[in-house]
Amino acid sequence: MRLLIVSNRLPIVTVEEQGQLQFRESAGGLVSGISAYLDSLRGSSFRGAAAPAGVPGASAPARSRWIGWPGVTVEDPAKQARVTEALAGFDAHPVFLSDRSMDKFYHGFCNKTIWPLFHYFPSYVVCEESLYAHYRCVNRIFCEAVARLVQPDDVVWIHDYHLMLLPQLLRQQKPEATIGFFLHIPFPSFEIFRLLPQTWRAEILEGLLGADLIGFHTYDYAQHFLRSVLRVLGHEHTMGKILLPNHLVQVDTFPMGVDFQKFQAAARRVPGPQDLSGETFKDFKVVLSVDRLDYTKGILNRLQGYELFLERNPQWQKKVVLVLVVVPSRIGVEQYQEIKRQIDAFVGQINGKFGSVGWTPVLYQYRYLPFEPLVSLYASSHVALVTPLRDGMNLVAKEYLASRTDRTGVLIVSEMTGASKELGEAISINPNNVGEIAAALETALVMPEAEQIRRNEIMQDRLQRYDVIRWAQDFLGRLQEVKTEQKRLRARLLRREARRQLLEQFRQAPHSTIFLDYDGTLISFVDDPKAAQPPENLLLLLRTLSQGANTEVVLISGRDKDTMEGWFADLDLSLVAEHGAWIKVKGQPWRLAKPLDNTWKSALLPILQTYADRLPGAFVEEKEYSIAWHYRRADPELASTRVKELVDDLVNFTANIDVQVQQGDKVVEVRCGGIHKGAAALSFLAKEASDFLLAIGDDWTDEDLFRVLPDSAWSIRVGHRHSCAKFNVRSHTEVLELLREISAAQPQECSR
Ligand code: GDG
Repeated sequence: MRLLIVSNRLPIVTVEEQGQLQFRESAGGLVSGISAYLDSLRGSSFRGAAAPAGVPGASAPARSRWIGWPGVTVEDPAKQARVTEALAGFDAHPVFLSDRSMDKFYHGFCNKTIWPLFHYFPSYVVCEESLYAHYRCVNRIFCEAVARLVQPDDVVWIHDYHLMLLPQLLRQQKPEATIGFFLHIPFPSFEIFRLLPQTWRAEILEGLLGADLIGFHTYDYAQHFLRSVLRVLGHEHTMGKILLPNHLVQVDTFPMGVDFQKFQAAARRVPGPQDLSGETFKDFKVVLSVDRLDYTKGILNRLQGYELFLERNPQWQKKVVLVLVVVPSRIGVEQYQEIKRQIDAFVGQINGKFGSVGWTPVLYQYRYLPFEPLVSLYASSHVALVTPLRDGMNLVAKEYLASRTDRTGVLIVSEMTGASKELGEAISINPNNVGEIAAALETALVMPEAEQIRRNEIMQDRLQRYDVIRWAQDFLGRLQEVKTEQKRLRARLLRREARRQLLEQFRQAPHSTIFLDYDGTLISFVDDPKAAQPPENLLLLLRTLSQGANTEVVLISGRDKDTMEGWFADLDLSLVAEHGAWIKVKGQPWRLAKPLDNTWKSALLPILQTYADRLPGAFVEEKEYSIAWHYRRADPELASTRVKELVDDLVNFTANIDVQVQQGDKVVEVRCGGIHKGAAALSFLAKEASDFLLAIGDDWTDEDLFRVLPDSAWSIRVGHRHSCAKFNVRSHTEVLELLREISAAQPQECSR
């Protein structure tokens, strides 16, 4: 097994200096996290071995390859080949993009549309068709690159918001591939996500659903995603599992950790407390702030909170410094330049207002720090002040805790970060309220050491247990479990050999009976049931099939008899309407399956109508011996509440009446007791023995049919669903293909 990591950027940046290609390590949460996992594999602590206890089913990959943009534009093919060759030495593979693509894709759609939207800054969002077109295009370029490299046993792990269309694109090219996706930023609530144009948001969700496993940092993000999938695409889930017609997708939470041991070891190594210019901090309490330059990180709020703290607490002046490290990022994007100007001005303002000889209240560095000085800062700061307005996780908070070898130190963390969900012992603040930041600083700076240690022990234990290596193992282990579950479902698929046997039995059989459901089985679902009229080619297929002298075809549906009559009366087949209330044996008139009472309808109709009025998009379909309450077109969330209420009401109301209340696919049905497709089918089987029996259906009403069939029968359920049927097919088009084959297998002399 080989692990292919796919992310926008490679962990190695290619730089061209005086005509020479140079390769440097790049940084960032994603890169440092995954690199730690890959290092752990190279260090062979897990390579090829079974996963440690508690990590289900994970076996570690033997090799890895990282696919991404190399950090430089290379257009000359010969030079591209040289870069590719050089990067292969780092187990990396470059995806070359033009300057224009990078600008429209990365600086454009990724950072002007998705980034602000997913971080709840809708007013910063730029919605331009041309940016999205480049996003699509770059996702396709990545797809080509991955598709060329991927081998059957490989695991593809795609990262982050730059590549949300890639899972589906890759799935189309490599249907059997193992594909995981992890989103490092928040997935916003549906009300924010829906601000995207309709086609984009549907494509993005479909794009992600091409993966086998989709991971998020927190439970909330996973729930937001599942809700958007329901509202935009209409797919429901059970415990994060979405059963698509031909694919099972699992959505789950994996809070990313840090390389705990690496930070501990480094913190023991680094020199004592030092500021960035080498001077000691010994006279001051140090409050640390480290971030990429980003408007989501709440750097201005932090400065406002610190200013307020100094105003309110003159006794702390000359005794505390705020070390503010801001790492340059996305320099080309306008909002970033503006925020940089504001930070510069604000730092100047605080230092001018409070500073004195020998005391600079804010020590400001606008630069990237090497690892060791960064850890030295973590290790020597009394307080870490982490105040993002929104942050998927925030690794700085965790790295600070991991670097506290003596377990002292106070973490102040924004409740808008994913990290705050796990770090309950830290001081939690709402960054929009500068008063809370100032008050948190007051509390932090006087917190007794014993209390600091008590809190940090709990958090460190957790961070040590679920470190970044465990995070990656957990994700990859879960991915393998999903593949196993898919295999189990796929084992029930009607494959070539079973199909061959089915056709052979059909050919040999002196008499055959075929039960076919209609909606969802012979035709796909539409919003309005009346619009699902059979097309000409379907009628032709049914005609040919039913003309076989030894074949009896029974269309067995929940539809009313007039509709069935109107659509199929010209064909030489038998019809069952209203799930078995009405039966029309071919060549004979319609008859009731048994004497039925329908006086209950008049009492129930007003109830169903009231519920339909309370749920826009729902409507009532009245049949002679049943009533259906459809809600396919209704708001899915409101519908799920209304359906529960309705079913509850109906069950109570009908306790003394001989009717059944059943929930189907976007429908609630009330029908006479003892009427179901199974009973109807038995009436046909009692009439004449069949040597070949086939039943195909797609929903819960067909389960009644599958259940009554003898062991020798062939039963097939459409869609990847758990079922009493022996086999599954993926869609109604596969049903039509099978029926065409059956039709062609009819003995010639039997065809008229
Ligand atoms: C995204 C999500 C999510 C920062 N400055 C320096 C430096 N760093 C390193 C830190 C840390 C990483 O960069 C920053 O990670 P964050 O999590 O804080 O933030 P993002 O870069 O926005 O990351 C975020 C993350 O992905 C992972 O999923 O947590 O929510 O936005 O590792 O140490 N490293 C060095 N010098 C610096 O000056 N050496």
